[in-house]
Amino acid sequence: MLGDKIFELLKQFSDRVYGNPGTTELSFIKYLPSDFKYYLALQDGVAVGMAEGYYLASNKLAIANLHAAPGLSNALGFIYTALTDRVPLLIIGGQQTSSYLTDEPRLYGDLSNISKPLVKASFEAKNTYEAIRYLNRAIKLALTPPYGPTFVSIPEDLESKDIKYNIDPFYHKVNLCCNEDDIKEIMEIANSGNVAIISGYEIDAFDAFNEITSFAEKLNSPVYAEPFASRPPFISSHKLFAGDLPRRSSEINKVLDNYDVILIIGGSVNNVLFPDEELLGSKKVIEVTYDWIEASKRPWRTLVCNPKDFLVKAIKYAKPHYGEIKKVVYPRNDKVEEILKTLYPNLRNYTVFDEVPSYREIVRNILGYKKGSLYSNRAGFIGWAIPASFGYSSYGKKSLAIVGDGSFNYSFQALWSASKYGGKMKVLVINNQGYNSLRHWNNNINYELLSPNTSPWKLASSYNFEGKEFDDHKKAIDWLMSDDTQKLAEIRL
Ligand SMILES: Cc1ncc(C[n+]2csc(CCOP(=O)(O)OP(=O)(O)O)c2C)c(N)n1
Repeated sequence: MLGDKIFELLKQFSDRVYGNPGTTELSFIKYLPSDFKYYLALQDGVAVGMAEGYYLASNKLAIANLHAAPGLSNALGFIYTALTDRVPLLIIGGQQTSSYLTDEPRLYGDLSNISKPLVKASFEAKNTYEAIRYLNRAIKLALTPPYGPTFVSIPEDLESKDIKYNIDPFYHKVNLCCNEDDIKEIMEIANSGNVAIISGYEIDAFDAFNEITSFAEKLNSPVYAEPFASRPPFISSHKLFAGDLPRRSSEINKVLDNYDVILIIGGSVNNVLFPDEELLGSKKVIEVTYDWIEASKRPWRTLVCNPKDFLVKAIKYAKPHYGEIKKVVYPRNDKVEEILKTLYPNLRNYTVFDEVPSYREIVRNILGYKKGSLYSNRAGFIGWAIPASFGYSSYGKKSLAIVGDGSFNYSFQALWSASKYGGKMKVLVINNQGYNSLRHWNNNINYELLSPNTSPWKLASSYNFEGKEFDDHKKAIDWLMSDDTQKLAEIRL
C-alpha cells in the first residue's frame, strides 16, 4: 500500500512525525509503523514549531503532518517561521478523497496554493506514483541549501491503494565549496581597510566556531553578532566579541562607524527591525553566506558558498589590523538582569529558547553565546519558543524556554505534549503583565489595551505540567533548576 511505502521512505530520515490529524490524515496514521512515533500537538502550528525544535536538536529532516485546509491554514505562521529559519521540514497534508475534489467538499482547499508563498515547493499528488515521487522531490528540496519547508498534499484515499514501487536508498549531496580565486579577491578587499566582522547563525548551523575564531584572531578584528541572531554566531566570552548589533539601522551604522570594510560571514544584516536609514551605505561590504536568497537582497559584494569552507581557505590571506574595538552598549533593566545573573550559573547544559521580546539583548548580554547554547526565531514570530523547546527536548536534549507572558499565551498547548511524552524541558516566564515591547514605544497608546494580565503557571498546571508563581527570583530559579524534571516558574516583575 502507498501508506507502507511512504513510511519506508520516511524511515530513511527520521523515526517521528509531529502533527495534529483530522479525518483526512487517519489513513496516513493507519500505516504508522510501530517504530515510528506520532507526537500529537494540540494545535496545528504547534506541531510545526515542535518539528523545528527537533531539527535544531538532531540536525535531521523534520517531518510534520497537517490536516487539510483548516490545519494547514492554522499553521501558516509557524511555516513562515520555519522558512525564515531555514529549517529542512517536510510537511505532509491530508487532502479530501481524490475522486471528489471537483465538488470541493468540506475540508477541501487548494493546499498547494495556500502553502506556496511560505514553502520552497508544494505539490499535490493525483495518484500513488505521484505521491511517492513528490515526497522524494520535496525531501530533496527541503535538504538543498538554503534549507526550508516543503509541502506535499496526499488525498486520503490514496494511502490504502496498492503501488509497485522500489524505494531506493536516498542519496542527495550538495557541495557548496568556495572558489580559491574568489576568496583571494575578497580578502584583498578586506585587507584594504579597517575590518569589522558580522557573524551569523550559519556559524552554528555549520559548526564553524573554531574556524571563525582563528580567522578573527588572525585579522585581529572585532566580531559582532548579526541583528536578531537566531543561533550562536560566535563564542561571546572571546575578547574579540564586540556584542549584538542593535535593532535600528541608524544605531548599527553608529556602532560600525569606525570601520571601512564590513565582512558579513554566515548570516545577514537584512533582519534589522527598524530600517530607519540606509544600512552600511558608505562602507565596503562583503557578504559570505550559503543563502543565495538573502544574498540577493543587497547590491553589495556577495559570495555564495559554505561559510566554514570560506573561513578555512581565507585565513591564509588574512592580515592583522590594529584598530580600536568598539563594543555594543546593551539596554538595561536591573530586575531582569538580576534574574538572568541568578539563572546563569544554574543553566548547566540547558539550551535556551529565547522569547522575551523586551529583554532579548539583556538575555544575550548575560547568558552569552557558545555552540548550541541559545535559539530564537528569525521571523519575529512569538509563540515559537515553547513548541520548539519541547521538540528539542523530545530528542533527549535539555531545554529551557525563557518567555514573556504575552508570548506564552500563543502556544502553551505544547506543554500538554511535554507532559504527555516527557523530556527535559523547563519554562521560565518573565511576567510583566502584557506586551511591554509595544507599550514601551508610544505613551499615547492605550496602556490597558496592551496589558492582558494572565497567569501562565495556572495554564501549565492544567496540563499537569508543574507550574508555580514566585515574587522572589532566587527561590524561583532554585526551584526550577534544582533537578531535571519538567517545570514552569513564573516570576512577576
Ligand atoms: C505571532 C505574532 N503576533 C503578534 C506579534 C506582535 N508582538 C510582538 S511582541 C508582542 C508582545 C509580547 O509580549 P511578551 O511576550 O510578554 O513580551 P514583552 O513585550 O512584554 O517583552 C507582540 C504581541 C508577533 N511578533 N508575533
